[in-house]
Amino acid sequence: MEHKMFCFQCEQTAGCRACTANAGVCGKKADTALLQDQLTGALIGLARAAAAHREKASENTDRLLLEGLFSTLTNVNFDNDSLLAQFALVEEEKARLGGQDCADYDMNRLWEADEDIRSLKSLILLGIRGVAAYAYHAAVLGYKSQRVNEFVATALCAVGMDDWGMDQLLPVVMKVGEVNLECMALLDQANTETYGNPEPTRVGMTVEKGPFIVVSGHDLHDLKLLLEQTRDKGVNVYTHGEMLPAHAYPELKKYSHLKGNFGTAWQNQQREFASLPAPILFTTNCLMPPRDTYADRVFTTGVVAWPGTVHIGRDKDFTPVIEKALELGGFAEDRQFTGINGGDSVMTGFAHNAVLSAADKVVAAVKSGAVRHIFLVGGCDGARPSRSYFTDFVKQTPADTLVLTLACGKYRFNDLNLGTIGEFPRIMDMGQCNDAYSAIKVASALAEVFGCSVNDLPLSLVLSWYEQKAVCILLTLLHLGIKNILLGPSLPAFVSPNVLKFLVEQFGIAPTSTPEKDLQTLLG
Ligand code: SF4
Ligand code: SF3
Repeated sequence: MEHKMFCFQCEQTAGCRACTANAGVCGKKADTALLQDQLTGALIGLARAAAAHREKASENTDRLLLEGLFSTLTNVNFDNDSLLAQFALVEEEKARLGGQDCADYDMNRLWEADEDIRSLKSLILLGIRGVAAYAYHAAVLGYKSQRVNEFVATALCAVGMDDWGMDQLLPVVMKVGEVNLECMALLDQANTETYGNPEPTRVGMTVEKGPFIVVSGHDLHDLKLLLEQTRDKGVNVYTHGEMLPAHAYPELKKYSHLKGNFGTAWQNQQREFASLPAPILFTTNCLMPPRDTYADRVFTTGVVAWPGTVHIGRDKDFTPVIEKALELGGFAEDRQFTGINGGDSVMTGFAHNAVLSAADKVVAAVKSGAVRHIFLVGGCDGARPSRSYFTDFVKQTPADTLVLTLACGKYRFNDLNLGTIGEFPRIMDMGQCNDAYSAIKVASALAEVFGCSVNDLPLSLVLSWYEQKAVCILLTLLHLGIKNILLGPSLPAFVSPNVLKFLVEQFGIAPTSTPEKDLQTLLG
């Protein structure tokens, strides 16, 4: 195969096949893609060394595996120096384990493998990239799982097995879903024990006059530290993208200078940040190549990096971000922004505790027919115009149906006012992508009350995908035996025709078609 780079891990991959030229659609350059492959190959070498010398593996081994995998997720790390530094640390750790004889893996062997093997190994690799992101977030709050960490290493070794066939790889694919469920449960425990259970909360979109900072990504720990460091400094803080659900956690919403949410989903950032008189801190994905109009105001931390932008290191001293906010001064007057449908506020905080504490009312509403059907319309947002499907779908849901949502795909419709059913707003945001765990808990609880399987509930899943966390969540839903999921806006390029056939036959996965047709089928 002739190519400068090979990457097909996200939904916007070139031609729905693979990014193979000088740069990917996301802006990742070929040399960066090759370094990410080199790092991944080294992680497989480290995982082999950890398996061979288990007694010497340590927390440092786990941390390097998780951070390395997280760094290669879409829209996280575009910085060659940072990737090279990680590669050196991985090699050092492998030597410490005594694993000099454990070879790194040449990722070209994967990209050039038989398409079904490549497909299954990609599901494993991309799935554990997502798992690693969630395990990383739990770990920064002090919550770690030996089982999750050991599986990540085992799965990396599986990716490096050149003589494994479908029979050996398929169980590992399904295991990714099982372990991700455990990992999301761990992160849920970490978040709720640290910050309290999310409470339904209305979040404004007005940016008040004066200095402010916009915080993007998924890392609640970074947000908490920033809120502490900006306390009494005359600097307000606004969430962006996947940070929106932070407003619902008691231990975060208590900060009066956590004012509201700015902007919509990640793919609109280059337009929305262009004339922002404030710094933007990226704690995780999704970072797009910063335009010159605002590049000097972008800061990164954790595993996120962009060449030339200021990176806040492990000491988490956000002074440069705060100084930038004070220097820029913010808006001279309060400024009202809106969502993509013109709404001026959004609701969040309908995580499992909030919904299940009113479970009797949900059950009564379903039994009485006040709620005819529940849709889970969630997942990632992205740039493809066909994603307007999700806005149209939600707009067309009948008035006696509820829409649960999560992750950044909600920005397609979360500012709509679709009214209420009893005490419930018709659109309920359960949180970030990892809060798919909340949706699973609610669905399982309802199935128990109704004495049926989740598949027999009046519940349909209409999911949008973009990056690799969506892969591990989808595998978790399959592990739970959930059937007939609609997936859009396009099917993953790394799913080969044979693997797709398996997914369709076993799980009834289908691509989204039109909102009218899909609604008719789901309600029929
Ligand atoms: Fe292409 Fe997506 Fe890979 Fe970027 S992450 S290079 S857009 S497939
Ligand atoms: Fe979004 Fe990037 Fe997937 Fe956490 S921030 S869901 S795309």
